[in-house]
Amino acid sequence: ERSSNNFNYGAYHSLEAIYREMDSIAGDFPELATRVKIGHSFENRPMYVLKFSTAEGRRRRPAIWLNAGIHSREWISQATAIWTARKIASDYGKDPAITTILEKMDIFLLPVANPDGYVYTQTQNRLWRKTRSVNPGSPCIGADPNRNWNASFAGEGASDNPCSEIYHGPHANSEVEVKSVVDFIQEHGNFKCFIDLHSYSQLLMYPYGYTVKKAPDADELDEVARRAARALASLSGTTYQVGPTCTTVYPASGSSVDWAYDHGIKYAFTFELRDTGHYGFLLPANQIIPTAEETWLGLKTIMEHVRDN
Ligand code: ING
Ligand code: ZN
Repeated sequence: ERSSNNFNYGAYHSLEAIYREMDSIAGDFPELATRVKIGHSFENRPMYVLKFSTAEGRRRRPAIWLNAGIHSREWISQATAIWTARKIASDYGKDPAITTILEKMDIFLLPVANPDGYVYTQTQNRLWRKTRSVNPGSPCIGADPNRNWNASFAGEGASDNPCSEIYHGPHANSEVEVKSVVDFIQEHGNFKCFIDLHSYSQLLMYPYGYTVKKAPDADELDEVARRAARALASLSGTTYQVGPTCTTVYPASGSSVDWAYDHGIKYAFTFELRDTGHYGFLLPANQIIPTAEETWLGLKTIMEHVRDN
């Protein structure tokens, strides 16, 4: 399926262009995709998700949350997400895997979870990670939106210094971008899977980040993640390490996936996409499509497991 517009998936784009492409996907596949506003950012930009659903009427199916761009400088995340949105829509009805997933479940995809940060990385500071909220009494801006969730909030691997890159914020859900997602997921009430896309390091991780204790479902999650990493590697040999966040990367409290897991969303995974540090956050645009294509195989492996369990 050709896209009806001229969005170049092999390039990085402005927030506006990504939002326009989301609208265009919804327009091209009106029976399948809708763009939903779930809230707004600190600087009052809209937060949009694409909802993919084949359900009739108002039926609320079990659902999958695909999250991207929570850290603004990790541009391969937002780029992979918008590519994935087009892929889901154009492969539905053609690829039996995504077709059967969407016959049972809805997918919600948030390509830019930190819109203010993303605009800031495009206009002021390419390496900005956090939100752009004001910290009263501090000259420093923003909180780390992946330390701000209500999961061992302000514990290990987060900072109480507003100038830190891993500042957890004044309280859990203080960042309106996080709160918007939390409210949406809780209001929905039937999410089974939460996948967060970051970069870089080529890792596929599952809870916990806030403790070295083994998650109750760690054995199953490890097996699924290993299968997903194998599928990903099958395309062009890109290798991912698999394990729990805390021991695979570092201890980190208040993360999205730990929150999801502790709120009953068993299939909680974090991808750290390409590369392993040669380009790091500055991954060249000619790696967007190869990254998105291999990641898609990993995502499908996870979503098929969720479908069948
Ligand atoms: N890495 C993640 C971070 O937020 C992570 C690692 C994943 C922490 C999952 C906690 C849970 O620090 C990057 N690159 O942001
Ligand atoms: Zn990140």
